[in-house]
Amino acid sequence: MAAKAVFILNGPNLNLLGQREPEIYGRTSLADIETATKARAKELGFCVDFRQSNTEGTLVDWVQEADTKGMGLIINPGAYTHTSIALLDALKAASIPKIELHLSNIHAREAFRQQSVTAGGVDGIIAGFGAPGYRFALEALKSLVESRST
Ligand code: CA2
Repeated sequence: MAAKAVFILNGPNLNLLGQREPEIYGRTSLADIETATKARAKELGFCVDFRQSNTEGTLVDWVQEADTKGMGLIINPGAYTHTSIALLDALKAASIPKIELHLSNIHAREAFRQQSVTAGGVDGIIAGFGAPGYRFALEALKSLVESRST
């Protein structure tokens, strides 16, 4: 049987990474992040299912899919971080290890970005490290998986 994947879900507008606002989000594209993240995942013994959607309902469906088919979840909900009770509910319902990830330090930005609605549904948060944050999130997820299995 194939190993279960770590689902890495990316929310709205993250497909634009590297093309606009490099001073906030850096110059690395989402495709480059996917490549680097998969390389680190291989070193850690994970396989990764990496996805992006601009649609809230699709992200909810994928959180549910991750819970039934995956072994862990890393999610950058994009702007839905600050608004989506639907994603919060989906995350709370999922029992796999879960990490919320942000490229920017949302706590050092505009007041409306400083609150995460979705953070209440995850085990931990990584924010402010740019593209390398995806690799850090994988390492944190490995620690969560190991601590659950001991
Ligand atoms: O810092 C993050 O990772 C965010 O989740 C990124 C979201 C933002 O709404 C959150 O507050 C924090 C925005 C992603 C959109 O990325 C763009 C990239 C290039 C050009 C325009 C948007």
